[in-house]
Amino acid sequence: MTTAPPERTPLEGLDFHAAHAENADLEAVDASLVRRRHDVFGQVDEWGEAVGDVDQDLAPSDAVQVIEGIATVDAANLSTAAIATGLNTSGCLIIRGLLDTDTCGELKAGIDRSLHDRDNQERGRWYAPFGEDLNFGELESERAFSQNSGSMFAVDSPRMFRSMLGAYRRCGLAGTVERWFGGRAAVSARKCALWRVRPDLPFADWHQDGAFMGRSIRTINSWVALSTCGAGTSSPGMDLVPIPKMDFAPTGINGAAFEWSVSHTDAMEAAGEVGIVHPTFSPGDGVLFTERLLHRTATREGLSDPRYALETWWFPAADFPESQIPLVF
Ligand SMILES: O=C(O)CCC(=O)C(=O)O
Ligand SMILES: [Fe+2]
Repeated sequence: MTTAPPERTPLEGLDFHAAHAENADLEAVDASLVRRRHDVFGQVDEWGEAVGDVDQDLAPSDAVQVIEGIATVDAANLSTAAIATGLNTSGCLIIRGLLDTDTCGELKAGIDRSLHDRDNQERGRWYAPFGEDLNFGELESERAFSQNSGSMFAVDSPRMFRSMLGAYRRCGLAGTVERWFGGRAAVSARKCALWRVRPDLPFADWHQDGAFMGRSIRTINSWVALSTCGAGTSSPGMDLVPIPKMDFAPTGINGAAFEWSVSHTDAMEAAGEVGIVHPTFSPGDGVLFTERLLHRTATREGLSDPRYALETWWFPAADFPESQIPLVF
């Protein structure tokens, strides 16, 4: 007599599918996994208690040091206490060496392949627009905006999305973020981006991502450079205003380019004596920040190399702003 296999919960099914995608390395499995990460979000009735971020309770981490004006930690010492210390000191935390050189090389080549297939409309595992049948109106207009600013939705490349989440799991970032939230994480389809910023991009405005995602949200962004960039290099990095728990700066006025962006005058005013920081990033260095950090792509004249990076906005699954289009980690 045979017994039926035990039924899996939607989450167990997802984890099984994710492990299978890793082993099978098949186009169809990658594509269906992206969709499943979204569908499963809606199938779970109860994500558990939405516990608060743990930052209030944590003792400062000695491993975090202020280096060149900004809280910094080595990847080996990344912890929830380090995140709390970084956010309370600089409104962000620079992590040196989060991804290793081989992983950065693979992800960088994956971005080239994904953008190539997107630009040539060659559909497959590297380019398959997410949710075309789901009527996410906002994704359509944002796709065009992303293309102009040198990026692409990570969910539009099933193969890259798998590589990227796999890299975050292996380096320990995903586990630390889930401990920080106190539960399972989900990421946003609208706010996971593969970046290849042109060196001659003329201009990018200051912004706080909460200005368009929502101001009362619990989130953390992991931005990871995959190529050398920033101050003293030939490639655009990220400029940051390293102020803890900053208020929202005025948007859409004093020469700001968009209704959600902040003018340079207002950014300098917000930075005050602390000043704007222009970090230099090596491949694999990252920065963690929240919806309140004021930042911009560091464009300037005379740069000659494109800059590769990953941007990923994480949320507690128990407390996900649905407008951001969830995918379970
Ligand atoms: O990569 C960039 O230049 C911009 C990224 C950004 O704005 C973000 O990660 O929130
Ligand atoms: Fe941003």
